[in-house]
Amino acid sequence: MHRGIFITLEGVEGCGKTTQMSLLAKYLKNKGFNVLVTREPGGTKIGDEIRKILLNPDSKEMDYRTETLLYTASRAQHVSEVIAPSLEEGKVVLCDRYIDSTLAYQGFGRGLSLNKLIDVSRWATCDINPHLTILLFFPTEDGLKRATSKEADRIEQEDIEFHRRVQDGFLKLARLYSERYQIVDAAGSQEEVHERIIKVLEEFL
Ligand code: T5A
Repeated sequence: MHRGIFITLEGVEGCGKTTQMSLLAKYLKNKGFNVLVTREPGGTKIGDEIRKILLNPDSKEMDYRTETLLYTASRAQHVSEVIAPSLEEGKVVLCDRYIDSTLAYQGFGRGLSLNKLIDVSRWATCDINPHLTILLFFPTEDGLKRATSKEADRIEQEDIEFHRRVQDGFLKLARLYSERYQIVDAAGSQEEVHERIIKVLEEFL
């Protein structure tokens, strides 16, 4: 039994997760919580190496199953080295993307079997699931524009139809896992979005 609180942020490219994660961490720390901020793929030394392979625009020939297993391998390491111990210590773990990204991108985006992805994810994470998942809803095209203002990575380079399937996928997941999902409108200023997230959080805590 873990004592901490596990919160994930999800959404399409450029929806503002990273920005909101740091505002949320600051808010929770001011409230006296012991907060750990992390992200996927990555979050560990091994995971960061895997991340480089996954996002490298030159890895064009990567098979979708290879892609899935690399994201999942990064996650297995992340859970065993960082997430599970932090939850055991009673921390609030804020994670930028988790299993739902695999379901949205590799499941809905790539068209791989959701049931198989759920099985492999459950195995890799020892069934450690978020208590709360905040889905930042932001228009797909606008998010891509924001995200690709820097050089686009391998996934960002996918066509718009792929990213639309991912967006639809997240909305379907929000319905499927409605007990832990909260959808937050990510349009507006950073402060406005932060206020919406705080409202959700206050109700959750
Ligand atoms: N992936 C990931 C999978 O396919 N399967 C998986 O299992 C997992 C875990 C990760 C990629 O891997 C895929 C998904 C991704 O394609 P990444 O670089 O971590 O790659 O990509 P993202 O998580 O999408 O991170 P981004 O940085 O691209 O987007 P964020 O974090 O949503 O957005 P953020 O906060 O960095 O903001 C983007 C820009 O917008 C501005 C920010 O300043 C920044 O410049 N911004 C705003 N501007 C105006 N108003 C606001 N309210 C703003 N909020 C942010």
